[in-house]
Amino acid sequence: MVVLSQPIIDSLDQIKTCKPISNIFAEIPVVDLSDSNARSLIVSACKEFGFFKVIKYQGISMELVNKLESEAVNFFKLTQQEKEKYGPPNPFGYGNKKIGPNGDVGWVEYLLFCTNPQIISQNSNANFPGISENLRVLVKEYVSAVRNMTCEVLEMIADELQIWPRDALSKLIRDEKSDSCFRLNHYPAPSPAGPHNLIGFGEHTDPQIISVVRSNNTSGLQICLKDGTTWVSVPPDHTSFFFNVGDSLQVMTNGRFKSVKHRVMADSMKSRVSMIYFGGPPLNKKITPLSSLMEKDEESLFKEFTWCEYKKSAYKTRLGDNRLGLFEKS
Ligand code: GA4
Repeated sequence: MVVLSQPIIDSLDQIKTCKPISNIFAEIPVVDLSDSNARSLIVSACKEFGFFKVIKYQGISMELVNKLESEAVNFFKLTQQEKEKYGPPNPFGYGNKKIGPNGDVGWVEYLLFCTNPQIISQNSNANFPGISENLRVLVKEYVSAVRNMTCEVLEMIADELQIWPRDALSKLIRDEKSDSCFRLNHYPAPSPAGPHNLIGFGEHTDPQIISVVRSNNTSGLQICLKDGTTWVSVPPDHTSFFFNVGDSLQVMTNGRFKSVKHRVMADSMKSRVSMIYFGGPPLNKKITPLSSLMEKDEESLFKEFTWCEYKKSAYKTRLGDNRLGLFEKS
């Protein structure tokens, strides 16, 4: 497997460091979707951690994953000047160190893609004019395969929680207007003489319904447990897919599931390359608890909002802010 070794990001100003942690997430819930207990495993993992790992998934070929990873590596190997042609991100495009519009930084460079053709047509960066056709095609193919897996998982969640109809969640990301996105991240290996324990991507929860992370065999991903203070590091597994519950699914399950706080540390001997699919609903979709899930007299814990309103509000926040807090009923 090709990995990058040269740090491309030069300036270290402002990038925070963080004490290394020794806790390995040994109890990580591991799910084989074809097992009979998969549904209940997924639901308990979403309640306890907002996080689980899917193994042995047959619907996404490792050949496709590897091809996409090596195209991503090829892109990140381009000169800084070449890469800057695809930035700055608004929010789609190439970004280097800067994350979001409000001053967050990390030891990371990335490509953020929109997966909605309608939005792409209104946002010139989202289309990446001039980018390698190979990369464009592979992203499309991968996104379609990972979306199928995500829909399968969302339908298993619906079955287990007795949500009706069973596509109440999956149809939101299947919708042609689904506001989903896709991210390729590169965390270069910091130079041995330079600072250690750099934060690649600071702690945050994902605003969408659910996200799916796949990375090369380099560590770095950490999640925060329910107590809100204990961080554990997730052992890398390049053949598996890591699912994160997002804020929208927390709301749609009226708090039964919790969105998982996570971050990425970049300080390892190897560079880390990850690909993340963020499954989001259409912009006009009201994000409210699913009625079939609510007990008699149960009230929503959240004020009503649309995905568009939540996204707008999210882009006014810093990465580590409690975005959902703004919509909690007091
Ligand atoms: C976190 C999840 C996704 O990576 C992302 C991020 C987005 C961005 O990088 O543009 C945000 C961040 C993410 C949440 C708060 C805002 C928006 C950066 C930021 C500071 C693409 C997303 O949808 O929300």
